Amino acid sequence: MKNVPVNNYPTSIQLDIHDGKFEPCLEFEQRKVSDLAKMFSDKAAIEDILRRGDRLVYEIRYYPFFTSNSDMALGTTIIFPGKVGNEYHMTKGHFHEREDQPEVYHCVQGEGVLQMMTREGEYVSAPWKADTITHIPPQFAHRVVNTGTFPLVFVAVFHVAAGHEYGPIEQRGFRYKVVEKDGKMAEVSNPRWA
Ligand code: M6P
Ligand code: ZN
Repeated sequence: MKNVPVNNYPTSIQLDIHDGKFEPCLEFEQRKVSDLAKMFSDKAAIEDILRRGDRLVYEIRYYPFFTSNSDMALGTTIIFPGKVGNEYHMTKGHFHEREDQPEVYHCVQGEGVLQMMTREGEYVSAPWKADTITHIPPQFAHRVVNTGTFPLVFVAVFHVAAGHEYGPIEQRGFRYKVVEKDGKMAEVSNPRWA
């Protein structure tokens, strides 16, 4: 994160739980279907969306609380409802580069699933609704899926030094995919893990 001021005093920010916004926002990122082309499995559905002009899947706002000797950060994410093929909108998902770095995710609005998985493929999923709070141990990759019809907003608390590692998820995804099946949410085996 660039140009983050060091502040050794307590800091409070006011979050809008409906859209994950707060002021001042020090870093802002948008991720579109094109950014998740390696994550969603229905390649024909991706091409179709891109032909029609891409689509926003989620936005992330960061507030790094940098002091002289600590790097705690807050991230708020809003995942808009929708599907690519039959797969629900989701975050890319990542491991932490550092193996001693956990994270806490707090769903403040919406419904969905938090998928977690170790490098060996041990899989845990947590059903999510407003005010579900999950501790993600260091060795678990994590991805949030919005299975509802409204935006899903969550707050993440982590150390910036944890780092993001996307490669293994880009290559194989999680062991299960979260899809709509017969009008309902279902977790189905991911063929890339067969
Ligand atoms: C949370 C935090 C961020 C992360 C974001 C989106 O806000 O975990 O560090 O970047 O979610 O997740 P991803 O990076 O997997 O797209
Ligand atoms: Zn993380």
